[in-house]
Amino acid sequence: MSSATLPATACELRNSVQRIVNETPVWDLHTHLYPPTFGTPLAGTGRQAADPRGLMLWGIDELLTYHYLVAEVFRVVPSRRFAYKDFWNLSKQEQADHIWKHLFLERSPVSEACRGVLTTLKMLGLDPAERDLNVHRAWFAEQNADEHINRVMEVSGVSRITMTNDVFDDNERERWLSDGSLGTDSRFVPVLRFDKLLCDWQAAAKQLAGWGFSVGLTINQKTIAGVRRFLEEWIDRTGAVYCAVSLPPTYYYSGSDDPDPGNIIFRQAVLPLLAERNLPMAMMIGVTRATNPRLKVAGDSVGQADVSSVAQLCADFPNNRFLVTLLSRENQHELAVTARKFDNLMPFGCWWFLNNPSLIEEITRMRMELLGTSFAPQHSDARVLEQLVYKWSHSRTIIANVLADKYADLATAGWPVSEDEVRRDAKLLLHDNFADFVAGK
Ligand code: RAT
Ligand code: ZN
Repeated sequence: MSSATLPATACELRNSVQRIVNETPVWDLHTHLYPPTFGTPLAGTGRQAADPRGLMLWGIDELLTYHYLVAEVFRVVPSRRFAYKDFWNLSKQEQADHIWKHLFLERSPVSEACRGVLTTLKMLGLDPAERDLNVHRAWFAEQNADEHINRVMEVSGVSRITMTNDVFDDNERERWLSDGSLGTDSRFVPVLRFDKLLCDWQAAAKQLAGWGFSVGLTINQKTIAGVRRFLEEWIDRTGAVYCAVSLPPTYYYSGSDDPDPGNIIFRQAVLPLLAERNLPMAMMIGVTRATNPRLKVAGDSVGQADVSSVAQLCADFPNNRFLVTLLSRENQHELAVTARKFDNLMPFGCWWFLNNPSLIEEITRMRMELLGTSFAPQHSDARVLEQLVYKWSHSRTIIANVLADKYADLATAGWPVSEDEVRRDAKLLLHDNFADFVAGK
């Protein structure tokens, strides 16, 4: 490894930084990906039988029916011409054909989500110019799901994939209950997700009681103890490295006497337990669920969150660590400034509607100017395995560009950087900042 000072010409510097960032392994800190042990609807050539309700999504039909693309296809074939219910009644393959025809063949696939499919095919060694979907289908059907994961991780440079293990999802919950070894694939890191606990205490209480935990609608000491036992059991069962919730833009935390039931549970059960277990809490704030329910999972939207609630939580719970991502572009500056005030706050990722080149660029540059290298610039939020390829390839290009600009500014100021220093910084951004935060370092 060379520790020589990097070349001074702007173009050479940019190329070297890009190469180093591309070579740096990523710990993807938030995805919706699973190993084949959680079942997979597309079995490929492995021993694994097809499981229609399986959670490991992969292959060209899943890539094309990603909910980002479902939303986009209704822009060009509106529901007044092709009813929502008719789309949902199609088979997965027919939905993929519809999206391919209208978003790729009848107009150029310039949106980020469309472009992502093509980058993915290209980087996996397929011909992205191929117009016949069945050619791609045949290639995916030949893959062994388990080996394919290794290949995708290698191509995308992802060394660890963080899952989202939703304890309120019956399909997933039952898999955990019937297979004690689910969390043992070292490529996949478990995370316990429980939106309902904070967002809909009435429904959560009913379910917890049904599962045998002694909780009631009234939040008293017995209920708090019951929620703690529930969380302890699931943290132990999954081996979660952090816990997570996604919250609406209206989420508000006013302080230690906040009367909202979700906030009482959060304050009295969740956060004390996580502090004891030394586990961070991830909060993803700003999603308005089901703005258009007829679009199903594609129908969620965005709103501005209250960042002062995040600051209040960081102040009130200094023994807890908070991983926070906000969905609204307008919230990003305030979040970065708040992170300057609280070392128990780690801003992460450019989430969902922000995961577009122009916004990643803007947000990453702003964060770097305010926070130096002390943040986690990106997560993929991949739902389909191969999305790791494009989401990381596109983001790495931007992160490297921003870094290269900053190194050029440093060189102007008389501080040229060495290759080792660039490597160290890239590792902080793509891996170590998150790993150290999780470890409580
Ligand atoms: O980004 C997404 O795919 C969203 O649908 C959500 O999954 C979101 O990221 C979440 O974790 O709630
Ligand atoms: Zn997500």
